[in-house]
Amino acid sequence: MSNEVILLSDIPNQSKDTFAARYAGPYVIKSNLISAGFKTIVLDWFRFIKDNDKFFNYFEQLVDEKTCCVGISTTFLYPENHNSKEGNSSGLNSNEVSKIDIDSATAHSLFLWEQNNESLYDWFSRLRSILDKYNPKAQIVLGGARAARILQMCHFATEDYALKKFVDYILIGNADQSIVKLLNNHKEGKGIMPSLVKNDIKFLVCNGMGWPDSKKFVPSTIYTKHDCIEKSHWLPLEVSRGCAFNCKFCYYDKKHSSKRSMQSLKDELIRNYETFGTTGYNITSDCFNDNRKFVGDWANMITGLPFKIEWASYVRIDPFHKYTEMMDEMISSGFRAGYFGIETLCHAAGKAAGKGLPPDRVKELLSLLRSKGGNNLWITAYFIIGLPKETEQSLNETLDWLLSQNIVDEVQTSVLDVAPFIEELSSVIDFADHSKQPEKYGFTKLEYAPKFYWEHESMNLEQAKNINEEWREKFHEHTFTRFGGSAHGEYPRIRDLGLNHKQATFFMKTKFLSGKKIVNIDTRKKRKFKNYVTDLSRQHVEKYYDKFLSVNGVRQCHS
Ligand code: B12
Ligand code: SF4
Repeated sequence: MSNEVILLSDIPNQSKDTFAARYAGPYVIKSNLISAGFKTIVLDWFRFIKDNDKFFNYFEQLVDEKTCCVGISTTFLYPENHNSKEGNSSGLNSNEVSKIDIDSATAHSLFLWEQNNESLYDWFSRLRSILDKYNPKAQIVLGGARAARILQMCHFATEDYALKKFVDYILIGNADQSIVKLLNNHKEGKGIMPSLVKNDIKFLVCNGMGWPDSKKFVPSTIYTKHDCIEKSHWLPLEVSRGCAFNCKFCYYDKKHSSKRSMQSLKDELIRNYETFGTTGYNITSDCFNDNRKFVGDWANMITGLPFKIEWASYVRIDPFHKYTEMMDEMISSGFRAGYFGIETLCHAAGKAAGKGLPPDRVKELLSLLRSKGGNNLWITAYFIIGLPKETEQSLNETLDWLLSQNIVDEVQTSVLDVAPFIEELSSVIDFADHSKQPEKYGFTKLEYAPKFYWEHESMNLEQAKNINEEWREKFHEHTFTRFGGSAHGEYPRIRDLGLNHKQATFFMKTKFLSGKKIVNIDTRKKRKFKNYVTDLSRQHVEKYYDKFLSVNGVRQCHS
């Protein structure tokens, strides 16, 4: 059977030890295309085979005359040496881009996973020649979060820029319906009107003006045997789009939250259980508990299922202040890992940022959650270093508390990021209030060239970076809490390998430098366990590749 549309996805550089778990974007796009009648597959971990000859030999076996489109999910395609830990929560600013010029801008936004245009050109020209061999009319399209970054920086692109040469369209924003419209128009030979053409690159902006906007549309995901899912895998589950809150530093879609109906969620869970035996979910939601009713309905729905599930998601702590019972509802429905944006324990900074619950109550709620969840719950707490009204002293007090508690499994920090406000992206990116009105929120200096820099009354970027480094050092001796490491991506990726909660959290705390005292066994045993999980992760992707070809290859039956 032919593959009309092939989507490529990966999160190639999150960790050197293990490979990422699947990400929702391409699967959601795939489901919409399948519903519209296009035979679509997602090749995940597409950067696993680094050798281009080997990769394209493999890839060619998925392509035939009926292949009309190859789509690439750019959301997590960063170059290997990208340091995503500091000042890059918006994805539009980056500490590495210390001066915005042709080299720095292109290196961090235009070359996707590559370091330079030559390598990217080589990759895309090979892709194009395979498509030309079977169907010269097949399109190459890009979508995903970093598409906006390409638009932002594409004026720096040179004449022979790979995407300019080989990519037909770049879709910006939630493209669920626009991709269907694009491929239908293409199939019917209708003209395609880009929203804008910049430096000869055609962008389709999914904002409802010409190309449909699906920010408020939360589709269900249809996983099929073509996705090669094993029973132990943790699948992405999109339960909502947007967030009801409005934190002043946040770049997510704010002040609105569209949730999926309980019936469609239930149907998806049952379908996955019956088809693959799935019981683990990586829930995609900007804030799982921003709606009291949703959490209650979710818990009831899960209780009524004939099987149990386990799940992880992004959560806020303060809704538990008024509705503490939501903790019990979430835990009883299989909540295993939560990524809590605490951001600050300075009351003045919290109030100014839109998180005004008094810090003592925040600590009390975290402690209550720990006592209810016990060892069966992994808690990550995020902090932003440098919010307006935060001071060195308030951050020292926060650090003292963090060093003395045994509640939080992981502390993750980012240095405050303020992305440049970009008018032409404002219909698809809900820019943070800090970006839109920096003076109103206390910034006295905000510069992007020659170097990214901010300053407010009580701190500046350099101080914040130093404090972040001090925190990292101080956590070396912690006996319970690990520092950094993106556990929000790591927990599902380890569970995905078939490890249980206890093994996954043990692995996540098996650190040699930062957190060397957390797992109290000798270094040899630690290393052995770590190597075991790392090998398992590689074998997991190798197995997937073999199975994927046997299920989706278009030529093996003739050989
Ligand atoms: C979950 C998540 C992660 C997880 C992913 C784990 C996993 N296995 O799922 C992890 C922890 C890895 C992660 C890390 C980071 N993340 Co993150 N993450 C998210 C989050 C919350 C959800 C992603 C998701 O699943 N969305 C649901 C899907 C359905 O929506 P979507 O991705 O937008 O997909 C739609 C479109 O993009 C498009 N699309 C997607 N793929 C394709 C493909 C084609 C062909 C087409 C046509 C369209 C298309 O259509 C889709 C359907 O509407 C988003 C915020 C958000 N709400 O999306 C941030 C987000 C993607 N992350 C972001 C950032 C900045 C990061 C980090 C750099 C943070 C940091 N400083 O460390 C790192 C980068 C990691 C790396 N090195 O690659 C930014 C990216 C901004 C940008 N413009 O680039 C986002 C958008 C948050 C924000 N600030 O607004 N993240
Ligand atoms: S930081 Fe979290 S809670 Fe605040 S608006 Fe953004 S997604 Fe919502």
